[in-house]
Amino acid sequence: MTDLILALDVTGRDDALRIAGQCAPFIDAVKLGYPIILAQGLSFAGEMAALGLPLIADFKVADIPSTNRLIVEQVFAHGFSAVICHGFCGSDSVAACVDIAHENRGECYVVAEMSHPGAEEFFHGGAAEKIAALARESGADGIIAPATRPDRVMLLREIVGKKKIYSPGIGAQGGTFEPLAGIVDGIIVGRQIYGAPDPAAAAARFHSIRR
Ligand code: NUP
Repeated sequence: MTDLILALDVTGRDDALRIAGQCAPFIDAVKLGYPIILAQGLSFAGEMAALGLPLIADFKVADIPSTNRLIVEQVFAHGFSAVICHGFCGSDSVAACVDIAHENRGECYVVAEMSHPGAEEFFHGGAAEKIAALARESGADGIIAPATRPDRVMLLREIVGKKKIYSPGIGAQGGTFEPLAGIVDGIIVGRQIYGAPDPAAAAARFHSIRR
């Protein structure tokens, strides 16, 4: 069974609530990132909470430990159940995010390798592998790994063992689910769902992966 996580990267309040409401029966979580939160404020998470779905804060937190702590405290004070942080700032910065997430009975995911083409410039050559190992050692709940490069996801799976892997890059970025079946715990899908004429139907098309 694979979770379907909706990346809700629209900026309008009404659009966001409508799309999330329509898709709710067909998805397992909603990921809110900078586009919607900068447009609508962090308290928008409270409005989304009415859907009863887990909310993931994709803030790719990447600062010194004390600032990371302050950021992640805000995330969990506003009803999120998980946060995404970057790993390249080092183990102390990641530990700060993991600690605050767990103090709040939430989860923390570390970006091991990003999905866009430019990610290869810095994440390849050993960095992604190191970050995945750091995520495992830090007690993070899982990693983010690119659906656009299934071979890399498989390699990172070897490093993180049973930790969760959530994978963005399906649809608009060119990735497909099939090569990831049985390897990832969840896929993160944005434009293919919220940009579709019928977002609920687009989400429902993934029903077979969620069984
Ligand atoms: O490596 C990453 N790639 C990625 O696309 C890490 C991410 N967090 N994302 C996010 O996943 C991205 O910011 C967007 O919210 C979502 C993918 O959206 P889409 O390409 O399916 O529209």
